[in-house]
Amino acid sequence: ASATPPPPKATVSQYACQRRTTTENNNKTLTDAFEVLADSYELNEMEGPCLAFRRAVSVLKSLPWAVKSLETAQDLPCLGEHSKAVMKEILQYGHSFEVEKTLSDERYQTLKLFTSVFGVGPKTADKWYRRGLRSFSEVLTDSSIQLNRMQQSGFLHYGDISRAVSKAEARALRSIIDEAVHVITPDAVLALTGGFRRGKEFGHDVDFIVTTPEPGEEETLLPKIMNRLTKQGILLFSDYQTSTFEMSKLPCHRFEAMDHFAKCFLILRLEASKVEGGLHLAEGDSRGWRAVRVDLVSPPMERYAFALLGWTGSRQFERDLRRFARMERRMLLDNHALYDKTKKEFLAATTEKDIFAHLGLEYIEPWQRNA
Ligand code: DCP
Ligand code: MG
Repeated sequence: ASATPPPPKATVSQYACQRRTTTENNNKTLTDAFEVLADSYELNEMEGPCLAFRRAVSVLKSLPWAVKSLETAQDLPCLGEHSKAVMKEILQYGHSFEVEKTLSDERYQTLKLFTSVFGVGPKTADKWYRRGLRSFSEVLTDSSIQLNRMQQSGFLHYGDISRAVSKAEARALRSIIDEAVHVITPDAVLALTGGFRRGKEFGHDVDFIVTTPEPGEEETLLPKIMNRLTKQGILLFSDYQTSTFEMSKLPCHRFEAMDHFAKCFLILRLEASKVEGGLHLAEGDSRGWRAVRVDLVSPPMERYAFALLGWTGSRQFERDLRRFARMERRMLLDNHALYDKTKKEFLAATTEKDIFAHLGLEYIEPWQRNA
């Protein structure tokens, strides 16, 4: 942790998009504890308290110094009574009673375990829990449970895909996708997004945006890529969703978690020989390949900047960009577009910088968006 003391009266914005947050976290003990409580509230569908803790986590991650007393945290935004009480316990005793209790709670442990499977969300996990199931073997041997295709693959490749993907593995996958997409369309554009674009060393998957300058051609890009990966024998699972994007249906006032671009959720077989320094496997595992989760999204080129900004994350950074646009600028931002409610018009952008400029925000580099 950094020894730099907080500058006097340093003002920290309540919006993550007005803070610069690198991957260096000087308050990991506190943010790990808050994340347990946020996850627990999320699993219990208590959105308010969940969001409050996620915001508190995000503020603490942005600090270039370690919080050592409640006094130094006094002027920070997004820290409510509850998070301050937990913070006080941790600063005083090194741990929080509430966090310990949550971690040892059977329902919390089981829902965390079940939702760690690809294709299993909080609703399914809760259904299984209420049926009395507590372990994978109980789920897999229960005859009344019908796993969908995604969940079947999730269990089949559980060991591999619950293991973090390394930067070297992400680079190897980039080469594979890059080769595939350029055989299909020489002028295709491929960009790494998600956590790896933010400079993270490890991720739970690898996210890419692919598109082409020829309007409409992006719609056929993903099936063609998947076809090629199948022929190479490395496509272990795919869930393809066609585009439902229509500019005429924008702006969308209702918040939607997912955008309307064509996308696919994949599990790929990655050979050790393709990865510089070798695969990121468990100690003693000497297999020549591993399974990895890869997401591809394919917006029309004209929507590229919005898709790139939306898929680079972090989730909290995205939430606050949208909230800032709405609350401070009377604008609507999503992965498709930026709409000015005052002028009643869409604002065009070809780069992320254009979008920040429209919002009147200082540009934040991808590696500073780890909010
Ligand atoms: N995203 C989005 N809409 C979704 C899912 C994700 O806009 N339905 C955005 C926000 C995320 C980014 O895409 O930051 C990538 O999603 P991931 O879940 O892969 O998150 P990260 O890449 O940030 O983290 P990880 O390292 O766990 O993959
Ligand atoms: Mg990711």
